Amino acid sequence: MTTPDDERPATPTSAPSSPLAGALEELRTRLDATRLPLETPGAAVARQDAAQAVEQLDDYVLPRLRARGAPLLVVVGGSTGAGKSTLVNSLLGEEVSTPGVLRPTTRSPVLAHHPLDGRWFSTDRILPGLARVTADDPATGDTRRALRLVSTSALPQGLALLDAPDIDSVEVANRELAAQLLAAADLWLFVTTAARYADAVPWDLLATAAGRRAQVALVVDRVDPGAEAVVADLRRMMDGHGLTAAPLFAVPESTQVDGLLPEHVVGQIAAYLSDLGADPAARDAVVGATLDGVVDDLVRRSTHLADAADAQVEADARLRAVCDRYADDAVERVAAATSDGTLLRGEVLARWQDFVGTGEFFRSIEKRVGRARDAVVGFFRGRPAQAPHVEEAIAHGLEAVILDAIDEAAERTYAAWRGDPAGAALLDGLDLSRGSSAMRTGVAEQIRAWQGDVLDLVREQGEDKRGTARALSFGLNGLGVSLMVLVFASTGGLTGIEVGIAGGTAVVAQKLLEAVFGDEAVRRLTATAREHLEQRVRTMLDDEAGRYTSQLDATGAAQAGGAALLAAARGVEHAARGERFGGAARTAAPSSDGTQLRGAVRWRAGGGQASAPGVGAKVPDVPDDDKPGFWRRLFGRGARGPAGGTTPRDRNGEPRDDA
Ligand SMILES: Nc1nc2c(ncn2[C@@H]2O[C@H](COP(=O)(O)OP(=O)(O)O)[C@@H](O)[C@H]2O)c(=O)[nH]1
Ligand SMILES: [Mg+2]
Repeated sequence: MTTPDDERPATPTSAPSSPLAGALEELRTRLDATRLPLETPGAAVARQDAAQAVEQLDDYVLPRLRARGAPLLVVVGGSTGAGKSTLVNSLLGEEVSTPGVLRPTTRSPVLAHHPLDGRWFSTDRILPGLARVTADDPATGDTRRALRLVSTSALPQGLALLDAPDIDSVEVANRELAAQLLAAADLWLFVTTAARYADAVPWDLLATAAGRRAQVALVVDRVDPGAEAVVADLRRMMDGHGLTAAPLFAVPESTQVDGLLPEHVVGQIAAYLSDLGADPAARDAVVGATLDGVVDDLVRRSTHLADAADAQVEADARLRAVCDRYADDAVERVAAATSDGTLLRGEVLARWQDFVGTGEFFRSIEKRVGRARDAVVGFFRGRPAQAPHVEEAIAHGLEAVILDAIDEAAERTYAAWRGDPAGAALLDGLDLSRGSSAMRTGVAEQIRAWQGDVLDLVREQGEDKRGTARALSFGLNGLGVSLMVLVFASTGGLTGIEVGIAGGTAVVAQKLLEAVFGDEAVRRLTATAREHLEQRVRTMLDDEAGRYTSQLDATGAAQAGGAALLAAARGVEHAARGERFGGAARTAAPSSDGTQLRGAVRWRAGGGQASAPGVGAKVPDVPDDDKPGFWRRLFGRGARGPAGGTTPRDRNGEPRDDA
């Protein structure tokens, strides 16, 4: 059955590239670049759809556009055990595809073609992702992702039959391959059985096919006596699923001989396919109709995918906004807690009072205004060990306030992200619900650095002003903590008991500083020291939010956007308006050699017409002598059967075609 493939180049007729082909190439690029990394609702389905769309462009649409004259690929699909392989074998009259008893079948799908058509299938022109296995060149490795090519003269030139894996295979890879192969079909020959035609899986797939206007023919296998009702019901279901134009063939239950169904039960299907094979224009019409439908479907799907890509950008922005909002809140909370006097209580107050002592000294400065600076210098010189304790207490209090704000920002951001599917997926395996451990040491460092800033401010201020050098040589730390204390009361909005304690504390600090620098400089120093603190707090919170936003950065979702994809889809839509395929044949296809599939000749001899698309099915009227008992009972007429006894019979006990 296998003859060497034709030696001619792989794609002998390459159509000049059209605007539509160009637009589809662009669409392919855009679809391929569509990542959809965030788990927005529907993203998983959309990702899969984008991959399938690319696959369909590579497997079918682009190759088909490049070579309209390539043979018509009929993909035989259906559920497990529906009888696909048996049907293919019966149409060819030889076992090219092994019918499965053990499931799932581990054999690669078989593509049968005419010997002169081998070149169309042996290269990666179509279905480039699948390896090829031939009788001469058996594949090594995993043959499940391979096409087994069988060259056979039982097929007319220009028509190829592919026996696809079960659409409901227990193996995911098989199911996916089945869907992929059906998506690459010019014509689906969909096999179901009288017992199982109402199953859901096939109809989901058939509805998809109808949606993209793939050309479909249905075969209902093993139709038992009294089954006219089943056929009519199936026809109604087809009509209800948008398959009004699809022909339906009924294969009556019969006894197999050597694994083949008798000729008369497959004759009508054989005639239908042989007619297609013999008629380049009819073939091209099928190809064109499927191509038009697939292109429209790709535009529709790409438009949805562009929306999905936009949804990614929105989700990215939404999640970032959450980070910003809670970081802002935290900065504000720290600002409030460091300016309303809260910090000037407890430990800080005690150490400050240790430092400045009773009010006596300050009353003395007030009296001797002109020499206040000297008095302050003397004051600081007398208590060198006190200022660092105040500084430490401030650092301690400030650290608690900032860590608290950081933890709360983390907690609120975490909760908000968990409540968003895209955020929740990014947080999987990450515990960001508290401030980072690095930040726990980082905060203390930042506070020490800020205290360093404050001392620098005081030192710089002293250098600007002649005469303060002496004050600074002894009083730098004292002036520094005074400025820190003043910062924590700098809004002046203190009330009630706070004014009594914190306010009083701040007033002392203010007097000390003003005695050295003057009141205007003190106002400026306070504002600057406060700004430095706020900047450091902002940086810490931004760094913490970075733990979240870096997750988004890594996905690249923000750059995705659907605009380019949508533009490409519109480009295809526009180009497709000028290039419709359905209807007239556009490419001269090699004329057929007139080969008839097994049973076709006999079917015609019996007066049967191959069903044209749209024509409803009749259960083939089976010659009396060939009917199993129940068919004889069902049809019981015998008028059309060949004369019994005198007809030459083949080894199956059937009348021979050549008779
Ligand atoms: N009685 C009967 N058995 C069939 C028919 N078609 C297939 N079978 C049997 O059903 C089983 C599954 O058939 P197969 O062709 O492997 O189905 P596939 O899984 O769709 O390829 C095999 O044992 C076949 O012999 C039919 O029309 N009538
Ligand atoms: Mg099979």
